[in-house]
Amino acid sequence: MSAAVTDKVALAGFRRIVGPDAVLTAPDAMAPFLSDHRKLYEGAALAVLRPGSVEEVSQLLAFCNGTQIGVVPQGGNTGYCGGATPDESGRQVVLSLARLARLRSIDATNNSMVAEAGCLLANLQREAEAVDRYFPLSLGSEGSCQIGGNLGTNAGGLNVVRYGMTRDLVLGLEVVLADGRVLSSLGELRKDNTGYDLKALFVGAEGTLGVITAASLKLFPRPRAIATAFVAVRSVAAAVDLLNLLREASGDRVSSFELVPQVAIELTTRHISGVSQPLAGEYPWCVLCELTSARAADDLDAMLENALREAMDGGLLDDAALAQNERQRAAFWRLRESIPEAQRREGASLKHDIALPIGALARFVAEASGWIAAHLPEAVLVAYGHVGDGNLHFNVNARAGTDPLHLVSRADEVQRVVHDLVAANGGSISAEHGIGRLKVDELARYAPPVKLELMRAIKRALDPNGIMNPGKVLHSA
Ligand code: FAD
Ligand code: 2HG
Ligand code: ZN
Repeated sequence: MSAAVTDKVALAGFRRIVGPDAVLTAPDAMAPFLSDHRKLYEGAALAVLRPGSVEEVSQLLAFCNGTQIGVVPQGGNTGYCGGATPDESGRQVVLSLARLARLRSIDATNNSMVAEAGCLLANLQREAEAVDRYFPLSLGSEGSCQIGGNLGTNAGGLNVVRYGMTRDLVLGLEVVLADGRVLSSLGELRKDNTGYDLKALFVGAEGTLGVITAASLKLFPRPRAIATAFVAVRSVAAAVDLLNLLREASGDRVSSFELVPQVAIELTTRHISGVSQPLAGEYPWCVLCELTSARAADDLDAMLENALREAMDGGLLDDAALAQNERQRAAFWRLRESIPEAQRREGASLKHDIALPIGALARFVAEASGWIAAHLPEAVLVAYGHVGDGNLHFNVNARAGTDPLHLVSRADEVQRVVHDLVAANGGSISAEHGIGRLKVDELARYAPPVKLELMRAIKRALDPNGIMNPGKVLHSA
């Protein structure tokens, strides 16, 4: 039985559970929690709740479930699709996981750690290093995103080609369900075939099925040899061929393979201090690639150099610079990781986070960029990203001197063309950033009807009152 209550009763209930200091209601205190990183959405909330334990999360959800108050889980608030922002009604609460930030255990022998949802990703990378292990999840936002948000979005990032997405790094989860029950399956087992894989449901659910409070995560041997190159490839098709050549020549040691177009080099060198041209000439497409090995004795520089020479002889590339030292390696990465910020400083942009079967990438880029050149003279295509995973950030910026509002006014039309081409080529309209609020209609349009029916059935089963992040991923019932 559930019943709506007045705001006053709700706030008194929250204060009883977490104490008055952990219930933010002052506009200034709530403001940072009420809009998303890209400033696409500005919401309102009854309160921002900052529980300090799993028990408090459980009691809060039980209370919200009983009183029909929508709950919006929030981690580092770096998400790209507005998933962590409440709606405009002022009747939802933001549930910040920031205070659940304890590393519960780390086990170098088992190559695993158990971390609470609010742990910053960069801190977990450091904790792994401290026991001589490696946690491979790596994103440009790692200094501010939280592992709970990474799990909520099933984040990808820079090392997916070797280690997989966040889901692939999970051994177990602790989740508070909508009614307050705690699903505790923090096992650190590599093998466990005891029924349905429930944890897989919560990873990538963007807070619509429950609140992840902790996860047990895989660790790996630390990379001890590393080689990095910035390579001018002849074309997108050549980049794909180069990836396969490198994988073979290196015994599958490719850990990053990122596409960087000339326009991104131009934007980052202009907007971001300390970024410089990595190659002497200018080429339409470059790749930042990295080989890593846990064997310190592996001569990866020689391996990479030989493979690149072979690729050059085969006509795949025009030029390449191998990082000669840590400073140069960091400079290559700074360029790559600054692209989103440089794009932001340049002005309005339309973003499409898409994935394609890797063999279809070149055809897609030719078709989609051809359409943009023909129909959007005021736009500059900035297509970059995790090409090794078939994932491109197929973004479009307003050209200098043009009216950015005009480009923005055509966002829906451009999105339709890009997503239709993605679908026609067997791709996905969200590779790594999720659906959030931004792509709810797009998911409804492109997902197979049976998939949507099953998703709704799962949502009803786990959250019958529809309190978990209402209106995200799926339309509210
Ligand atoms: P939030 O933004 O707070 O939340 C994201 C979603 O997860 C929301 O729906 C929220 O409700 C839900 N959520 C949060 N915590 C929980 C929880 N404990 N339980 C259940 N649900 C929860 N993303 C990539 O995938 N790859 C990249 O390479 C990448 N690079 C980025 C670079 C920059 C500069 C920036 C700003 C962002 C980048 N992102 C990238 C996007 C973003 O950082 C990721 O989506 C990240 O995983 C979000 O984590 P967060 O803690 O900020 O989550
Ligand atoms: C990246 O890979 C992020 O840098 C951001 O996923 C992508 O801003 C973007 O479009
Ligand atoms: Zn990305």
